[in-house]
Amino acid sequence: MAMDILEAPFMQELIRTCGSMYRLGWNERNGGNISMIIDEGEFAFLGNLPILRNFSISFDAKDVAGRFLAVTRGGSYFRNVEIDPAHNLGILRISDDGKSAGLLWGFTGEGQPTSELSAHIRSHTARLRQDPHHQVVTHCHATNTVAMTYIHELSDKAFSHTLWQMESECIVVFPEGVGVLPWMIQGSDEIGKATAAKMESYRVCIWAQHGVFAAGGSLDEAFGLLETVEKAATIYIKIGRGGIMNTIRDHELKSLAEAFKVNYRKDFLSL
Ligand code: 2HA
Ligand code: ZN
Repeated sequence: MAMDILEAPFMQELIRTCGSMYRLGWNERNGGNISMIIDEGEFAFLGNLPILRNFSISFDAKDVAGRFLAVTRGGSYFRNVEIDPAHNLGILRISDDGKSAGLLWGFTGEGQPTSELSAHIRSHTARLRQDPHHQVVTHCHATNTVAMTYIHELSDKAFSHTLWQMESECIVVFPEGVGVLPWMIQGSDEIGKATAAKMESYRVCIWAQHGVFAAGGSLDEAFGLLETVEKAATIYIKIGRGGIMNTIRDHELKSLAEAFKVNYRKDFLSL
């Protein structure tokens, strides 16, 4: 039986998440985008909806062929998602050959999917290889995380290690660390490929001087990762470089990870 898409729990949660991200100051103007794989079993009625328009995909999306994706509109403002979700969000079905996406709902008035569709679809592909329950990719311009990329070494190891030291939950929440990319031009397939390469081993990929991507099995999980990374980066920015008198030392990070039984990146510590 068809249901009102706006009433669907996944849509309600997506709308709420966009509002929360806007209010945290992470999605100014048209900054940021979200895409979410919709459970085909639960919302199979989507397959009966007519395709309103088709978008060609310039990269290979065959690993997500046939899947339904809720995505933010290119150029949309997160601030406006709660006010007019059908304008600012869309539901796509990736074609069986992975070369196009059919619009089933939303993007009213000629809208297109997010400009970062390559990074999203390629990241979904990478994360699904690691985690069959993977569902969500989010991108935002979390202020302190971006600030940190100006004053911190950008290797995955050094960046992850500092974030882990900034508060005790970090190694528990992201024991695999975070991936960091140097500055690149946004919206390109090149940055999409580089992001997906990081997503093979991490659920968080930081874009230096730009923002952060996070992936998870639910909106809560992806959003929670963003919050934790941004909290750690905020502490780093607040304490200032060189002013550190106390920190979480490597043998303590090891005990912490062992106490919470997380499989952390041991080569990120110097023991
Ligand atoms: O949607 O954030 O990275 C605008 C962006 C591009
Ligand atoms: Zn961005």
